Amino acid sequence: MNDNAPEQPAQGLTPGGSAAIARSGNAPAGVPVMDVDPFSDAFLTDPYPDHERMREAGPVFWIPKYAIYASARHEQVRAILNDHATYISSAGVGLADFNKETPFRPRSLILEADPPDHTRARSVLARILSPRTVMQVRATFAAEAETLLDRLVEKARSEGEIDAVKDLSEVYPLKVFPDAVGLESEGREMLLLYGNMIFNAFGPRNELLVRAAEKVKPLTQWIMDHCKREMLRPGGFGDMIYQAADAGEISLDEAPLLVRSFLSAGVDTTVNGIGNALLCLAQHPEQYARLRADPSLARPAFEEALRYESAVQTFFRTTSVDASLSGITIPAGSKVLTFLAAANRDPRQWPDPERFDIERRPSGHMAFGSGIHGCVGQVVARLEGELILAGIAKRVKSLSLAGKPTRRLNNTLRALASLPLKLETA
Ligand code: OVV
Repeated sequence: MNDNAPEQPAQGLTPGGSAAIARSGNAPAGVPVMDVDPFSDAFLTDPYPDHERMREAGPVFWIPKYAIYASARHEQVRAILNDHATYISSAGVGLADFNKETPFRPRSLILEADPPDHTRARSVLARILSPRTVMQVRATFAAEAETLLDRLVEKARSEGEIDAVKDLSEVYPLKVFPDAVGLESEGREMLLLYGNMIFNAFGPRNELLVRAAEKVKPLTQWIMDHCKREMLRPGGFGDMIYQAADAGEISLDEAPLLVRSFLSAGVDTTVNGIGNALLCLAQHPEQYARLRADPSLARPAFEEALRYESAVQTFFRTTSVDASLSGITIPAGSKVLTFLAAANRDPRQWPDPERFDIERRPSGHMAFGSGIHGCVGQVVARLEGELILAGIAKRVKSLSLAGKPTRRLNNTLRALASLPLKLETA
């Protein structure tokens, strides 16, 4: 150690630390105040009653606990996400303000970036995850779904029930997506732990984050090791990023960070998208009956489940200038929390929003975000959701809860720990 070295800013997971507390307390004049903690266990366990209170408070409101602005209505959430010049991402899309505190990991080149930097990264990932590439992986993804679901039906027959999380929603995305990226099979459960950590890290430094971050060093090390070119199967999505570097579209040292984005955003999201969809169907047997009668409803059913139980509940933006939203001034440098999941049940946007209706076709939902940062992997996510729901509809006459589902609370994700299901098979 060099004793003369200047003190480094504390590295680590510090969002919502002393800076947030120091900022808090003074509500801006004329802005409705909501005394909620959207990252508390109670809120995360059942966010929907609070979502309604927040939507009714006004188009924009203030949360004193974190000294942030927020919106829970569809119109404003959509407006914020579609004005990327005013509401920037490069200061972080969690509570932590990267202009004031050091990010806990080198920032994502796509998620935590603004144009023009964002544009280069986005175009590389968008090409790799384009509808055309996804058509090429469809047969493989379909075959894996069939194999897994055949095994699962057998298990349900012999054991009477399955855990749709441990046996299905965690298994399938952890197989097909990292396979497509070109990652080795060994150690993949690290991806779930890593996902849990980074999605917690968009929130404050509460118990959830502290516990998830206990293994931050080994997890980060494992992830970065597996982002290297020699660790990735030639021709996979990961290798395609290095090919883009060969072609000069991005630099060679940007490539591993873009692979990291696949490994960060591509697993825990679809795990919970699928898990939540299965829960919705188990809780709405009449809707499952419609899917069973017409498995081509798998795609719209998955979409409606994304609206109704959005896997990604929230993201932040930061104002780059004094902004005006629905008559309220948001000063430059403010953190703004968008409640995607609340926008997805806004009665101003959706007729009968509390009804789970697989034939709704909820285009314009915010579960994938919106605008230039809208989920770049959404075609892959939809493919996975469709194949699992269609495969179940073909095999299972009815499904019902075999016990109480349990939640895995996360600052950003609506996540399940277990989902005991009884499957009535043909
Ligand atoms: C959408 C998302 C979530 C988490 C991580 C990333 C992206 C990333 O780019 O690292």
